[in-house]
Amino acid sequence: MIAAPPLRERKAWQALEHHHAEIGRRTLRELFAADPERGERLTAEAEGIYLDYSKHRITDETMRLLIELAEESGLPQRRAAMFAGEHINVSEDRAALHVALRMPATESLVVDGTDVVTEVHKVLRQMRAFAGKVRSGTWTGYTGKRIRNIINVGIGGSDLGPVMAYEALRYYSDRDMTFRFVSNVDSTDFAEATRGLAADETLFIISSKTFGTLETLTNAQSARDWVVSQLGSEDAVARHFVAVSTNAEKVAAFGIDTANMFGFWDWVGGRYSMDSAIGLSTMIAIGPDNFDEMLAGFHAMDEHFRHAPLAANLPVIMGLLCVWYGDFFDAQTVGVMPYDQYLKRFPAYLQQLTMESNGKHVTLTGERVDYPTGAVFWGEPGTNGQHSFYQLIHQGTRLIPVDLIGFAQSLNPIRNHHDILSSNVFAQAQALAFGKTEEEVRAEGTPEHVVPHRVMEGNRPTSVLLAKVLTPRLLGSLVALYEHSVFTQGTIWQIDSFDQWGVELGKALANQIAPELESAAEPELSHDSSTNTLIRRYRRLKAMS
Ligand code: G6Q
Repeated sequence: MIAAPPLRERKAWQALEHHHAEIGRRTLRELFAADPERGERLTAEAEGIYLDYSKHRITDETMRLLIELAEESGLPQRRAAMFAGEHINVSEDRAALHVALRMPATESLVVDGTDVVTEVHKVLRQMRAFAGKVRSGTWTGYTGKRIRNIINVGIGGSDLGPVMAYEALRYYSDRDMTFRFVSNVDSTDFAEATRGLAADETLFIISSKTFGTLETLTNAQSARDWVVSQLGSEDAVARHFVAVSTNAEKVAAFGIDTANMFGFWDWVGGRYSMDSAIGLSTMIAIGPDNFDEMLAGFHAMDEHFRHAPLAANLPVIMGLLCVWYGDFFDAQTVGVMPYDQYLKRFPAYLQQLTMESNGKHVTLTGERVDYPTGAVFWGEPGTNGQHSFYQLIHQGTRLIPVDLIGFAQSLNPIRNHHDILSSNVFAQAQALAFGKTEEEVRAEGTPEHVVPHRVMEGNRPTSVLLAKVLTPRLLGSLVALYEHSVFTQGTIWQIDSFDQWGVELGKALANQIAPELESAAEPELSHDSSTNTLIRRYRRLKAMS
């Protein structure tokens, strides 16, 4: 573990407090007026992603101090520890080695006596062979028909990555196949995902690291019933189910041939697993070559994060800016607005990545933190958000830093749509930063009583991320960028970004309550009075005709 002093005692932190008191009130208008070159200087680029961070409430001095904070917090050492496979996930005593999932076969990384890169490539070869068979039609269903529909059954990290990647890379997908995703234990999710599909053309990928998650096992069982009832034989299961898991025993107990199981390892966290075998649906959709491209994009950003100087390091800069706003400006949330329809599930994916990772209130050594940690992440694709919640970002009372993600080329160019879309990226960043003054509003002939309503204070910070076009490689780099930004934040806050104990209590309580809802006889309830009353009310409503 890195021995850095508690956050508030770090020299750079204290210097940042003073610095914030001095510059916290300076506006972006002033900063740009005093420094016309900042729009060119406060930028960074890696792996085809250009980051403009000039419209942040920072100066060169802010960045210098933030970088010092990263160094004093042991970021270079902790980063090295992650890449070396040390057990940086202290509460679960595990490595967090998602970076090994995208290392080229020529590399090697020995962890706890095993070369994990060899293991990774063994599974990738198995995935490639299987995806190839499904895509070519050589893998047939029980009645001999080729597979046309893929349904991934999983939840949390075993769902959000695959859904996001499928949507993001749909342009590259096999359009003769249908891809659907079931995550919610709400039977509606299953019913709608299977609606209109023929079981003999459908393959279920049961994705569960533990193969013990109630929601996934319940949906998997319903999928099994659906297949067996349509095809009339238990023997159909072997042709219509494969599993992605670390738990061979439970996979076999479910009735899936472990020859059709794709493994991964305890050092891959659920929310860091879309590029492991959990990405099997992605590989079937876009093909093994495109999947390799995506992995190459991840790896290239890993290498950038590992080797680029901190001051020119995209994930480091983005992570430090989150710390700057969350801890010094008390910003509660970060908006992420992709201006690309294919990235419509990217904010949902990022919510898990960021909030499950950094929603922690104790340090690595178990002391309660006395500073804010992970922000609430949220977002929607632009320009839809502009016609809905952007109002609050522009004129509300809360400070919300926003990432605007744009591309110079559309994958589906039609007339001038794309320039209109992109003009909004630049216009929003401009409007949020510089707003509109009282004088400007008045000069437009606005009636005096309306003037205050039309004033836009500006000074709302944004990062603009600009790339050429959305490709599998670019997606890999973009996801890795956010992964390492999360890591940077967690390192400054000295928290464990790789565990998720907070989701356990609710799961345990639900397991206790489910039989009380199901039982025919009135159960004896011993919860708090609110929970007891809700359960009784539910049972009465459920029994009504
Ligand atoms: C992610 C979390 C969590 C997990 C799901 C599904 O980091 O651990 O979201 O992915 O609970 O778990 P299984 O894959 O084990 O079913």
